[in-house]
Amino acid sequence: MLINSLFLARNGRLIALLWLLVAPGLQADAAAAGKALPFTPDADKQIRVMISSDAKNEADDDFAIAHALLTPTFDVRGLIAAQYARTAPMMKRQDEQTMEESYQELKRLTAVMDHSRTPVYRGAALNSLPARPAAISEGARAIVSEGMRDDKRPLFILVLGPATDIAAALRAEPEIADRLTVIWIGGMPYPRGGWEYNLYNDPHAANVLMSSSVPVWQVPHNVYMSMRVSLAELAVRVKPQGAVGSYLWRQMIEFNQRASKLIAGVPWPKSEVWILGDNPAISLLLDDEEYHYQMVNAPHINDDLTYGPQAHARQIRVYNAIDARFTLEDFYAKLALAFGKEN
Ligand SMILES: [Ca+2]
Repeated sequence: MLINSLFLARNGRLIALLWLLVAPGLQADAAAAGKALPFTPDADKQIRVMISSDAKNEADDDFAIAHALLTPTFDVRGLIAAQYARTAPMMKRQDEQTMEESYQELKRLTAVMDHSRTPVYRGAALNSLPARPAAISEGARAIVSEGMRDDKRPLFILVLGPATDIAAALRAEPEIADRLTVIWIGGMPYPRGGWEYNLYNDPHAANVLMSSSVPVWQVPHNVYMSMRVSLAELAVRVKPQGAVGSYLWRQMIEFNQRASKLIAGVPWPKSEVWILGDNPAISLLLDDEEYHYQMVNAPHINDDLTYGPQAHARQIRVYNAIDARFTLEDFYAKLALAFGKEN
């Protein structure tokens, strides 16, 4: 993989293309386009990752996806565009085809990162499970297919939005529950629960996830809200880092300005503060922070989105803190090493 990265760095796209043609079995290199990082993780420590993202709901998902694509320990097997149909009206975006918006954003981001080889799949357009398992979205099908594929490297599904597509995949092929782990950014703190953005977009899917036997690492609202950044910080650490840094910055600023105008009179977004709440899904796979979670009984999601007891509940891992410094600095460093002018 290091050799592959060196080819990319020294000889450009023609050699990279030849390399992909002559070594198809090795093209799962997780190193992103851009300059190679000055270290190579042990091959035995590599893990498989798929990311389900409501990429165009706000402006934070792109930062987490870029972080994943820049992380050499990951082999990112696919990105899945998720819907955010229930929350779109809150942003005065009633007519938006939300899954399609997420899909187009994922395509734009992978193109900007010169990472078009990473497959992007369409998830379900709405937050309802299909009546027939065969009718699941191509994103859910991709999860099933990756889950059932023989590969000794562990598989993690990072759910950065609603649980719509992972739920459909678990329903369609329950066997995958023993073959992967789900990291879900969503839900309110325990024990009470309550209204939370990602949960609200598909409570039924969250119940399918919680009532399955799949291992879940949940990063609830009180934890992901600690991923606070200021616009000034992003201007210094992200914006100068080549076309990728510039793109991440621009889409954040544009969304921040648009949202502030659209929903005037509400204290969100804050004037110059944002939350990169999806990035913990990446950093927890580099260090799972063993003192920052508890095992709790998987809840039943009530109609008002509070947590209730579930018969025969298995336990899930619920985080109570995240190391924001480590998460953000790892992202900034990788971005600068890959795309910065001075490294
Ligand atoms: Ca998200």
